[in-house]
Amino acid sequence: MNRRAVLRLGAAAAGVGAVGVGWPSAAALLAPGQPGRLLRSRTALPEPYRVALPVPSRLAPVRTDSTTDHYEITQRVAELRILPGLPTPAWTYGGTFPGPTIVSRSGRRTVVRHRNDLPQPVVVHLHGGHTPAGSDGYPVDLILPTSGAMPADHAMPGMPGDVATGERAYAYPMNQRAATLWYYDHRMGHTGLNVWRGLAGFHLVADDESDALLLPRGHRDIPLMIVDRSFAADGSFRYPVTATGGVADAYMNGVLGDVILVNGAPWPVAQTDPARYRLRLLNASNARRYRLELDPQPAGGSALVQIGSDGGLLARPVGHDALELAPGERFDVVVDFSRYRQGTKVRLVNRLGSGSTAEVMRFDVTGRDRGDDSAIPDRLGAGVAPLAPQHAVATRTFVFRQRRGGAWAINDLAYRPGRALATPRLGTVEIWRFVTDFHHPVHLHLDHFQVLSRNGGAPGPYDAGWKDTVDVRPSDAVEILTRFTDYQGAFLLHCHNLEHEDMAMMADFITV
Ligand SMILES: [Cu+2]
Repeated sequence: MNRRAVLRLGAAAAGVGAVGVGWPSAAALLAPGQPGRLLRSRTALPEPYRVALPVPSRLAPVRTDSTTDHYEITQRVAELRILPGLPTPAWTYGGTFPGPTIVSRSGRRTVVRHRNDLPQPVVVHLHGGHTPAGSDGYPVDLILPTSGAMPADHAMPGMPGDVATGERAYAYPMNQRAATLWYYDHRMGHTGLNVWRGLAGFHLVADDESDALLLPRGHRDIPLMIVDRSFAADGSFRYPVTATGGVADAYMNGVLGDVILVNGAPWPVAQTDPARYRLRLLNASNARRYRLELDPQPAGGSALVQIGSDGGLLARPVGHDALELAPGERFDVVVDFSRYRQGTKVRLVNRLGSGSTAEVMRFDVTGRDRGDDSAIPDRLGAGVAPLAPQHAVATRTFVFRQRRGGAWAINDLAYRPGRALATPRLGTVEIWRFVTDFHHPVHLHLDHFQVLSRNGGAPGPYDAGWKDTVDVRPSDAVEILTRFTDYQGAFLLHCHNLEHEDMAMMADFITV
């Protein structure tokens, strides 16, 4: 341990605490609506609004042919610079956090070859991808490290999985609409820890329909990955892990950090022109929920004009003063900074946080380029026609709750690979009902869905469009409609609170 770390530890032990001088009192860091328990950093928190917003680099294909773009990513340990003066060793896709952004073209096949130079097995899931089962990142379909070491806890009889050594090529047909997808680690029982360590990145899909609209583009189209993290005194990520890689019991409701990172930087600042920007918001946090607002709000309100959700463009734009994001959800919004006076500093704040977690990032309207040929058309996406509940061939209920004895479960069953809780027929529409005891953001693989009802009434203000993750709050009952399409096999339904997912709140469904 170096002298600096020792000094920081000393300060913490003396009760000076881990709160930087720039922060207001953080006496009550927890607000209602937060699933989980705060894990405090053991290093001084960085000052907010001191670093520029990074934008993840775009990955170039290693090869393209008439049908397919081929990419390669090596997963490896890298030292990140997140805190001033302290390195943060991380598990990364290609050396950065977030990993590089892949941009696919709808209708062109994308193949991503992942090589695992990490010390542990990994699994890659493309969240929101309409992907055949063999490339969907089933949680026991491991990529073992290049060294070939098999994890001891995987040697359970009856669940071998499709195990590869060193590398695996994931093939994505990309027969789907333009949308903001993301990729991350989905290894059984280790997802929370592996994502916390840095295994997450954007994967965007573009198509002709959305390109034809004059939405903000180029450097005014920015993906924003929002996460919370905590840091140990030596600058490494802090996570309450057990010897087997799972989360410690005390944090089974969810791990909450006290530092907010946007694209891997703590409370960054973006310099903007007085013009429209497209912001692709992703909550990639393990457990934390956000209620995002701009502060100050522009005169007239509706600062956040939502144009898309998890599964791509909405039929029509929807104006919001605030947006609530559960883990896994994406909201595609347009913000018009020309509504602010030159020089205004506009904070993106989190009304479900307090102290350090109430701040997210800042936009400084300092640019002079008023040129803006973008627009927000009244009609955005085709293909958002509502699915009809009378066409549903089945209604199934999934109860997300804690089992007697502690584990998170679906219909009182802890996850077991190969045991399907539903066998929907391809080409048919079903109604799935999610009932909960707690905050459970429910994520469905394979196909997007539409929210049909919330507690017997209309869908909520954040439920519009094609979704793949829905924010289900304590005692909520949410009904969704989905059509199962194209690919036979075993897919997953799970809670996207990653600590709940790791503690077995996950189920297979098998399309037939
Ligand atoms: Cu949950």
